[in-house]
Amino acid sequence: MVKLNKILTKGKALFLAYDQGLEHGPTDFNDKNVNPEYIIEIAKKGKFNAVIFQKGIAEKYKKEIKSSRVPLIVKLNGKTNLVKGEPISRQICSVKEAVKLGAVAVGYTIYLGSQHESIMFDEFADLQRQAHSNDIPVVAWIYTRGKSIRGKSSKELMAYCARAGLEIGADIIKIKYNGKPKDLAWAVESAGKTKVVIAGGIKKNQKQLLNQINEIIKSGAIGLAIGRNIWQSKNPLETTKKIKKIIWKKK
Ligand code: FBP
Repeated sequence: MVKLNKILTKGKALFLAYDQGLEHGPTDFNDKNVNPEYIIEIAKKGKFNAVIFQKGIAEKYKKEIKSSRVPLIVKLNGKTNLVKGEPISRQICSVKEAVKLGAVAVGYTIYLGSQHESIMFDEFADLQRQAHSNDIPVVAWIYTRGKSIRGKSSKELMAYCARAGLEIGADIIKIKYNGKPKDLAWAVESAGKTKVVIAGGIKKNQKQLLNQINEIIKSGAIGLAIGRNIWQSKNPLETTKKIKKIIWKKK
């Protein structure tokens, strides 16, 4: 089994996600957080387990990432939100390129339920093989999307994402929390030995966010891969500190 020690602390994880510039456009950003150097600073000072970038940022800010010593996860696929219809996100960076950029793990998004899911499964199979043969862990973002999921329960879909992650060979899966601790506990159980981290979602007030993280950790997820709720926060380091207290149960 691939070792996860480079991106986990005592089996738990807090990753800083910053691929929203491609996924959503700069609409998520302000004058501060539009600059990748601001994100690297937060990741460094907040001692995140890893920072997640697309290849372009990993390449252009290689020096800053390296000197921050924050482990790097490179996202291998991506898409914009401009194209409508059944979602597909194709591979735009190879494992080899990611490793050359200093990645200690790679990430890939699969839209479960999309008419195009088989294409993403196929790409994932290849990169998972390559990554594992180089001892590189694979983080799979698994989100249910498309017409086929209409009418299905969020419990069923969340657990399906988790199980699919185990079946396709992801080491860690990143899924969205439906807000129900029992449902998440079932999803975590369904993921077996594959670890589960949760996405942050749109910016919430801090109390709401911390309550939710409490539930998430109690339900068995190992942590978060969170973006907007950190770097859109007025005080990212203070928010990070509070989140870490919950994940690592520090007094
Ligand atoms: P956030 O914590 O900001 O929600 O980031 C998590 C994430 O998975 C990002 O990695 C990604 O860019 C974004 O959410 C995609 O979300 P969606 O597909 O729902 O727009």
